Amino acid sequence: MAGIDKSSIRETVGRILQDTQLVDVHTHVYDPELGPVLLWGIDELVTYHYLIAEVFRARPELDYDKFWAMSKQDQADLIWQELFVKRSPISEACRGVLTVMHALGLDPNASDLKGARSFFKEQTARGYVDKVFKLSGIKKVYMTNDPMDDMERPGWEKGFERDERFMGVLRLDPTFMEWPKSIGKLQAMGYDVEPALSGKTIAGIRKYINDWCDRLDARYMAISLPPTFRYPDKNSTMTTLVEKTLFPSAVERGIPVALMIGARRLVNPGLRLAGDAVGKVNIESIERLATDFADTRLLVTLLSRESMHELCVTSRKFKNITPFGCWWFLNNPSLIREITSMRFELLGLGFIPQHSDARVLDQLIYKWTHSRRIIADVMAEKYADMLDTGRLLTESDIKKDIDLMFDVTL
Ligand code: RAT
Ligand code: ZN
Repeated sequence: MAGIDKSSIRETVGRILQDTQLVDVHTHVYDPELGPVLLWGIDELVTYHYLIAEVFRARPELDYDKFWAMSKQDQADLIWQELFVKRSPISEACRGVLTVMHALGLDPNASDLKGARSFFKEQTARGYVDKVFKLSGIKKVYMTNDPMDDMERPGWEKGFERDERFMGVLRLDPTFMEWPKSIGKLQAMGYDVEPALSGKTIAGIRKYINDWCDRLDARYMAISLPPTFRYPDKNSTMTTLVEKTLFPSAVERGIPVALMIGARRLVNPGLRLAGDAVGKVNIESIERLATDFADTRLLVTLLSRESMHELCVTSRKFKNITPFGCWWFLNNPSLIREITSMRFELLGLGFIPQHSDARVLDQLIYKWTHSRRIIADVMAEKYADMLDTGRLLTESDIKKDIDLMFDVTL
């Protein structure tokens, strides 16, 4: 059997990865039938919260309230001027906008956004979804569905014909966070709950979870947790909700739970969505959950670089843990490279290398263009080390390996 030569390994892996239609396991993009919750277009792209954080660093005298009072278009113009015209746009979030523009044939050197706006006026949501999926090489995305969201819920309640490329995921932190904040909405939706986490409340929440998993055809449930999350913890409302409602429902339905841990919400409230920071996780809590719910698959992503090494080690001990993606502040080339190498070394092919976290449809293009390149580099390096031992590698081996990691069905 003739194997691939070491000198052509990078080109071969890059080509195969480029030609493979991937699955994106965590996004904030939506079936276009859900209407305004699907964000797309140049103004959304340029006002991505990663760039909002950056514009305040470029213009420290800018007042938060004044910025939020501006129209989206004015905010986008300001960000374009500050971060793309007055300075070289070299941050990863800026580079992302340029990658999208380049892929769409828009001018990344433009002095304003008029040309880009005219391009988007010509697009329809459905047609643009097709274009973006094609340009990103994505075949399926998992959404982030929140029944507490007044913009999203009515679409589901009304019902619509699903686009099968968009998979449902029930997101639970907006329901659980600062309990009992959400009980008004739960009661209005017909669930019998009260502030105390009584048997009645637990049953009511379990029913809510089940009804919404049915309605969404949820493939997994997800929750974002702060670094302070501990399990077990009898004194924590959040832990009680996770333990008594989320996990038992996942066990009953036989679906995975995605734990996204490490965001310290609103350390700077003036920045709104852009105001969150990072903290390390308590890895023992993940180990205890993996032990107590041994038959449930835990998809885990963490926000701090240090915690990612602990997660690799913990994943070696618990076959029901699958690490996924390089989340948010880790979704930067230098860190993706490091984390992906470490995962290959400690876990072989047993992880999901990346998710986009796209909040704006167009971001699928850049997040996947950038990540594909790095993942191909790292895989090629690992294959090259393997070839040095005399072990052979064929194109079909590479294809199989890529499918194992990326052709995820949850
Ligand atoms: O990465 C982000 O854009 C964050 O704002 C969040 O969406 C985070 O990924 C989350 O799902 O909570
Ligand atoms: Zn997200």
